[in-house]
Amino acid sequence: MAQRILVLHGPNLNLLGTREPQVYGRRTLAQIDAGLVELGTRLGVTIETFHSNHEGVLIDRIQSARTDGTEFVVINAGAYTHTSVAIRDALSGVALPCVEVHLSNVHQREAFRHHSYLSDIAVGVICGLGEFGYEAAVRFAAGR
Ligand code: CA2
Repeated sequence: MAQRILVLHGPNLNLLGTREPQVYGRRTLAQIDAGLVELGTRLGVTIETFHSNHEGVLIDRIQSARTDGTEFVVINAGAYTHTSVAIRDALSGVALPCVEVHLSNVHQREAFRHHSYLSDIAVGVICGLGEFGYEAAVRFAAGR
């Protein structure tokens, strides 16, 4: 079982609950994070959440995960999903299992959202299930 799970949120996800509720839901990132930490307590695992709007900061956090006891990464890299070879390389570099999560169904949206630099190095990909996608990923990681 993964005992320590890192949940990473990429750019603009701090706007959750403030705009575009029809696409991304009504809950704020703080509310989602609090729910995940509570879920972790119920499952007996430690959940750490981390958000940044900055690619390099996300990469630094991923690199730290190699030595800080993290056993599994859940990542919604936001728009960096579709652009960032660097985040892909960081995840490959730390060699931790990860699940890629998207709130929206990226395949129902613009063509530029259909490609992900992360999907083929992830254990699995969840999209279109709203915030439940994070819960599903955490439950998967905790049981793995
Ligand atoms: O569906 C997802 O979770 C995305 O990762 C969200 C990213 C988008 O670039 C990806 O293609 C799919 C965008 C996050 C922006 O979040 C906002 C939340 C509220 C209001 C405005 C933006």
